[in-house]
Amino acid sequence: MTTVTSTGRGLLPTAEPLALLTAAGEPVAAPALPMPGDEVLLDLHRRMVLGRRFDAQATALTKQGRLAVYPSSRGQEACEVGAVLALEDRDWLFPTYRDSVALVTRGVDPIETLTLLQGGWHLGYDPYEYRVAPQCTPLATNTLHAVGLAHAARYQGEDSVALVLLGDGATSEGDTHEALNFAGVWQAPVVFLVQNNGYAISVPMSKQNAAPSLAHKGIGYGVRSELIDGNDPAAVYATVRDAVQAAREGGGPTLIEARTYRIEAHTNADDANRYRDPAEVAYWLSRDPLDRLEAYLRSRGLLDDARRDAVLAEAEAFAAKVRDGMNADVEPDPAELFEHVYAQPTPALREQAAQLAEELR
Ligand SMILES: Cc1ncc(C[n+]2csc(CCOP(=O)(O)OP(=O)(O)O)c2C)c(N)n1
Repeated sequence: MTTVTSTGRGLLPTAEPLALLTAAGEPVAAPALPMPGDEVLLDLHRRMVLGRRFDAQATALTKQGRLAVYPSSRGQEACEVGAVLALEDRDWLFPTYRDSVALVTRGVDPIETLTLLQGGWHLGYDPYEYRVAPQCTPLATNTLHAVGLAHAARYQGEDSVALVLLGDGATSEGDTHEALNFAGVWQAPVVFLVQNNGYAISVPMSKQNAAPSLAHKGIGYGVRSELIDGNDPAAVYATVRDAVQAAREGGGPTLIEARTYRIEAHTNADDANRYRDPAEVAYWLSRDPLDRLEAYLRSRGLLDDARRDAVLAEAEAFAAKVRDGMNADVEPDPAELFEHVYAQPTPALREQAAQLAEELR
């Protein structure tokens, strides 16, 4: 069993979160992993700008009644984008309700991405087309699905890896522990990325965790674990890429705890002022992942105002496309409710479809 990563670390995470860039965007001294290449860094920047604009647009759509609910990931773009860009096309992503930005980064059509949150009766996208599992709302169920798929893929001789996204709250669910256990036993090619954004709705970390870190939760299951700065896009990309590569080469699973922060409320239905100090939000705004990457790119001469303006213009066009798509009134066919449930509809389902058709006549 491989217990040492290419960074030379064993099962235990580092005491301090691993970073490649400081909060001010300066490279750290003696980094644990190499800095991603310039093209990757510029791609990270572009996708983070697009993702943030998409997120703001989706939030606005809830206020206009065009979207039923939206869990924002503003402030978590380093994780949403960095982790997805670290995957290859043949890999699988297992997201949660908070990970719409990860989906659009993966290439899922933005309107298809939002169909579920719009309250449509089907998922919106084809999981097989993008190798993106349905966004899961029941916490931690996706951890089991990811381990199962990863194990099955290796069993079938494929070299694809499953990346599962989960929150700090989801690590308190039994499913996560069952998934970690069998990921360890089977040495499944799966990477668990815990986006520790400090809260499970209104419940802070201190009320649901006694371990030194969430990363420590992999150790007892024999799952190599990393603690990283989740607002450092370079560190997220490099760590996930390293873990994905290790998994692909037979090195087994990795659990990564990324320390980040949810800037917005849990969803548009939540009032975070009731349980969070504004000073805490201000502190995290000063550790913004996009500002950090921009500062670094500018210091390297890789980003100037013209390039940034071009990316911002692209993001505006992207948001306009999302607005237009979500503002289009689609007349769903009620009969579709019964489609895609089973490959062969059951007699009961056929009966219900006929009953509805009769009622609508
Ligand atoms: C099995 C299950 N229990 C409870 C809930 C209700 N619930 C929805 S979101 C949430 C908090 C999740 O927090 P976390 O895992 O940290 O993710 P975040 O929302 O911060 O991204 C809870 C308890 C749920 N969706 N599923």
